[in-house]
Amino acid sequence: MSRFAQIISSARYVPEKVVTNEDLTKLMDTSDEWIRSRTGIKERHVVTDENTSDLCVIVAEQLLSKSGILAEQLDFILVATMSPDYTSPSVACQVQGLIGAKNAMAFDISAACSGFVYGVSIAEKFIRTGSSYGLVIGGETLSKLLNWEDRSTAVLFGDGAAGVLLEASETPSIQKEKIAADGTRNQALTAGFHENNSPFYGEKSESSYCLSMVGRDIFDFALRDVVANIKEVVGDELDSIDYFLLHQANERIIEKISKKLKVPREKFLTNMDRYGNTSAASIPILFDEAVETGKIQLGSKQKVVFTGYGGGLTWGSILLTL
Ligand code: B82
Repeated sequence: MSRFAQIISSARYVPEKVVTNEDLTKLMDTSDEWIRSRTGIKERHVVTDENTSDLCVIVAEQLLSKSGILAEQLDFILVATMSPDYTSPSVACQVQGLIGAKNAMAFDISAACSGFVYGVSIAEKFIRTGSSYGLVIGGETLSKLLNWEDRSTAVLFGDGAAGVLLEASETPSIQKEKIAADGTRNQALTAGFHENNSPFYGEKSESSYCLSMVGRDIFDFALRDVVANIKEVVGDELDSIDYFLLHQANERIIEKISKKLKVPREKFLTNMDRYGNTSAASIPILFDEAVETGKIQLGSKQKVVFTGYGGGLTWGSILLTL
């Protein structure tokens, strides 16, 4: 029997509290006009009493109930996150325990905003080598990693989680993929530095716990390396793709990538206006909304591309026939 990974359900969950750009003007010197014109963001969801694992458990339970698969049938749970509750246990193990997926291996993927794409790629290999069912969830509470006094970064991010349930199928769904990293540029986007407070440790580091980014550098990275990556994966098939689902970092990135690829802007789905940048959760939130509105239909043979890019630096694209 051939074993190809097929997405059979999708789900999302964002915390209830909505923080508008106007709300942020009460915390820092910024304006709705400034944020909107540079980023396309109008509002984002922010946790008040939940952690990343809480969001991911809700997504996992929805994935199971929508697909009719039992928790015990899962062979793996992968959570892509850069804002886990703990360094250990992983969010994936917390989810595994709380939903009762006693037969599933579980681990987190640390690939920043590319984490969901890395996760789907890894899941495909597990399914090819014998797994029958697994979850790939992107979940973040980036609000805990932000410097709320830094108006250049605090306005950009939001909290949320979403994911997919994959099953082994006879028909190939993933047509092509190329996942990449360049660790020489690891300082371009950093978050969550862990200080060493051991009595034996002398030198204190300059690195910060809060998220920091060199905007211009990563913007150029998105326009150069990410465009080349999409071209490599999609090749001559650019015109036959129904939808491109790119990581939702900034409206201008999407516009420029669409121009560079000469693909109509309407083929690039966006929702950063309502969620901000939710890092590893951004692609699956976008995917689940498109499934809910009927734009994307599972099992329809539509062609979609997932493209992640973020800290690491990491990036990658997957071309799927749904
Ligand atoms: S920015 O540097 O301030 N800028 C581009 C010159 C304004 C349009 C900026 C802003 Br504001 C928000 C996001 C980015 C950006 O380039 N983001 C990313 C690029 C690559 C990988 C990940 C990200 C990300 O933000 O997640 C730039």
